Amino acid sequence: MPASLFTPYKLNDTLTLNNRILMAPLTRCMADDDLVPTQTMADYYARRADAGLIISEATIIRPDGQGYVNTPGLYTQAQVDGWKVVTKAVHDKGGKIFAQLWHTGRVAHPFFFGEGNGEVLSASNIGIEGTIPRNRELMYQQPKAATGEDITQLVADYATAADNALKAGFDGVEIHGANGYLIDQFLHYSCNNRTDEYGESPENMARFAIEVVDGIVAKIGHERTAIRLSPGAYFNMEPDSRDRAVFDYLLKQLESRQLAFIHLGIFDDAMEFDYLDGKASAYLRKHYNQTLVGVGSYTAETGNKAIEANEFDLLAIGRAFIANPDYVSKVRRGEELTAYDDAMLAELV
Ligand code: FNR
Ligand code: 8K6
Repeated sequence: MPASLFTPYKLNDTLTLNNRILMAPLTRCMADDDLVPTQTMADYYARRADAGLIISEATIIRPDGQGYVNTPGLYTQAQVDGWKVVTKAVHDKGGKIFAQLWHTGRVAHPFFFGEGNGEVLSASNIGIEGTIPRNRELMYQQPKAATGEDITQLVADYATAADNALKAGFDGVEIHGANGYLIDQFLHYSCNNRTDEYGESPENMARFAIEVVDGIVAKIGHERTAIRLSPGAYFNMEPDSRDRAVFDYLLKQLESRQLAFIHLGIFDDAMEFDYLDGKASAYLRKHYNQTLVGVGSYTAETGNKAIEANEFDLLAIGRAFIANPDYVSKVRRGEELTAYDDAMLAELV
């Protein structure tokens, strides 16, 4: 039994976690056609309530943020009511749950939100190649560069979604600033060629992320606000060595916000990035001195070692939690885990 993982962790004066294992956010594409969470989803999350903290699957803040089929939202009353069932089920079993707030930016597609109900927005009008997973016939579109007015509205909509999250009973929110989606699109040079106050320099490129953070903190408080970041570009995104300065600046700014935590966004933390001088988790640890969540192809054993070596404070587990609803109790008892397989994505077990 990896001891450190099972010690409680005080995030701040408002939140203490029973253990250091987080369920990573995992998109499952199982909300109903109004993007309302279902009872099946509530049961799925409740089965995992012994995680120190569950981060919900990415949840869109408004219709034009949708890039995949049947991903849940947090902008209608029905969606808030659906999430209430989920959060109550988790709380009834002694768990805690944050909502991950998502706008996919240039990865969105009007197929989901309807032509005429918005445009595909990004930092700049730079598209990505290819087609949407599970909807292979849909080519990604060239996005429109968000105007100043669009940005003001987006910041307001993130804050409203955070407010809705608390109304739905979530313990807090994790802003999805990672994995090549909207916020991340402002943070990397390969997709931000703006020449206004949101482009060209680290201060400007970090501005949108910081405005979203500050808007949410003003609504729900810093102790219930967290952010996920991918300083290393690896998904729907090209790396650029100049990105380093953007994250150096952003992390300094975030320290003064006293957030609940920063969560690395990556699939395999063994990946090394030239411009970060190595692993993304090591880069974050060096440039940010508050609570850090590590993730990315760790086992309980390797994650526990990393916590003991002070590489990060909390461990998020993704795929193994899909395969093992009872992940925490299995690890606690030293029982063998069921291996993850992509075929498991077809069903909420
Ligand atoms: C993910 N991941 C992910 N990340 C995120 O920030 N929001 C999301 O909604 C999702 N959705 C998602 C779905 C599926 C099916 C997978 C496999 C992954 C990434 C996830 O949170 C995590 O970072 C990775 O899975 C790496 O952790 P593991 O699986 O190696 O423990
Ligand atoms: C795999 C189908 C899941 C439905 C959409 C989920 C979208 C979230 C992204 C997770 C998909 C996993 C892809 C792994 C990319 C690894 C990059 C190194």
